[in-house]
Amino acid sequence: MANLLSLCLVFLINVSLFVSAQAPKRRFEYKLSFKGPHLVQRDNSVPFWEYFGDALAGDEGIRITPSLRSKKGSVWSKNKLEAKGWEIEAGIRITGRGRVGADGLAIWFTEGRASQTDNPADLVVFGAADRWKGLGVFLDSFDNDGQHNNPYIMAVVNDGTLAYDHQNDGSTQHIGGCLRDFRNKPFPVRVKIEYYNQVLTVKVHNGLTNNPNDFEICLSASNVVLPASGYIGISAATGGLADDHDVLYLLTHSLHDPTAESTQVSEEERQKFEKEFEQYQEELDRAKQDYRKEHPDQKDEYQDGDEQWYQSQNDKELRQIFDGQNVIHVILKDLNRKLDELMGRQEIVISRINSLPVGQGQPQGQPQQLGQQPVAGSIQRHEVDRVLGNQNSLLQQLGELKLVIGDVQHKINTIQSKGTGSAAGVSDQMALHEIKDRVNTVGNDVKSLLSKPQANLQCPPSSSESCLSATVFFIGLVAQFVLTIGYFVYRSNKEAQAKKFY
Ligand SMILES: [Ca+2]
Ligand SMILES: [Ca+2]
Repeated sequence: MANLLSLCLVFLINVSLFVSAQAPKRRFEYKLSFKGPHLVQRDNSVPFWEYFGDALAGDEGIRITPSLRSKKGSVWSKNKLEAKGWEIEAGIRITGRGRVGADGLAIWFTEGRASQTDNPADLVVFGAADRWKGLGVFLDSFDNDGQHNNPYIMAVVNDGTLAYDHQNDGSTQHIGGCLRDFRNKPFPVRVKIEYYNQVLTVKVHNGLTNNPNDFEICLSASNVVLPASGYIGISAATGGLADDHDVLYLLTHSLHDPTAESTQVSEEERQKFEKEFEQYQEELDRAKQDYRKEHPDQKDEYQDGDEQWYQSQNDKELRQIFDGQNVIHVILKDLNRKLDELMGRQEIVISRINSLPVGQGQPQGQPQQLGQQPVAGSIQRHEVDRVLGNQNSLLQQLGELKLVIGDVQHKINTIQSKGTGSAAGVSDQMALHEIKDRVNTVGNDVKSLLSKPQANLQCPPSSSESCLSATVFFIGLVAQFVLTIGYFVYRSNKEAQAKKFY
């Protein structure tokens, strides 16, 4: 029984060790990775990467070579990968019109790397230098040795002494490989190279689906010794035939033993990484600011920070929904503000209506018109009093005139009755009749004026000129009567003198 228990215990311990060995801790190495879109910066550089030869970085990926004859290009990390275990995954698209393409593409983990001073004639291994120190994984498109075994994927380890046998497709030099058609696939072909505990495994995704888990093992080799640190590179070359060799992304993880204490990041390392990250962030911000200055018309697209640079389609849709909601929110706020204004105005109008005198009760429909009327077009009390005073004084003057005219008429009648019995001249009598008629006419006019006081009331207070002309008329009339009386006094004196003569 005790033996059985100890056996189970040993089995469990072994299982746990096995599981832990199969699941190393992965840490993403952002300085050894790139991924589109928005891959390039304003100066066409790719952060932490450098490209050479005919390679060109685009927004979605890096074209290592175009589909033109005899082209060579490569892209290399600026930093070294320093880890005992690592995993590199590359998304690759190799496309060409022909049934057969060339030459091929290589993924590198090597001590050295390309430089701008390289002689293109020396870059004989898929666009990279021969006699490398480290690992090369080749996607060999062209069947140089005529064995009908291409396209082929294989791994070649080199300690710097081996010259690649290009004519025989390295058939005796590789540590493993698989026949795979990686050209002209609907989705990117993915190659995953894992190196852990000196075991090298290459897995390939055939690019027929977009499922990221459809990897198949291409090769696996143990006891593989690689440099402790190395640059990561991808190179490609074309020959008489040519393919486009594109790399859409390259993601690097360092792999660490989960049970080892050394994987615990020390405080010093943590500070170092944080400092590096801050520097990178500052560099990125500076580059973005420069980009905005140079492209002010695209300001809106990039002003919301890093998310805009790496957002997925879902993020874009969510962002659009969010922006739409923001617009609706702003419109609602504006409407609310206008409603408040209207409410305020209504309250002011109501308070003005309430402050009006009680005697001027108006219908609610026309509060503003009635409220403004006494100010604008009303007749004040003192103006009415002045008009009435003018009319009274006019009536008084007319009464006095009537008395004067009556007196004059009486005197004329007296003179006339005296004159009929005497020997007055015919011409004098005719003149007297004429004066009598005129006086009667004037008397009738005055009577008619007095008998129609409403006509005077209609005279507007502002038209003072017409009222003044009537006054002038009356003054003239008085003057005429004074002259007439003077004339009659003169006539009577003359008659008295004539009677003395007779
Ligand atoms: Ca070949
Ligand atoms: Ca071959």
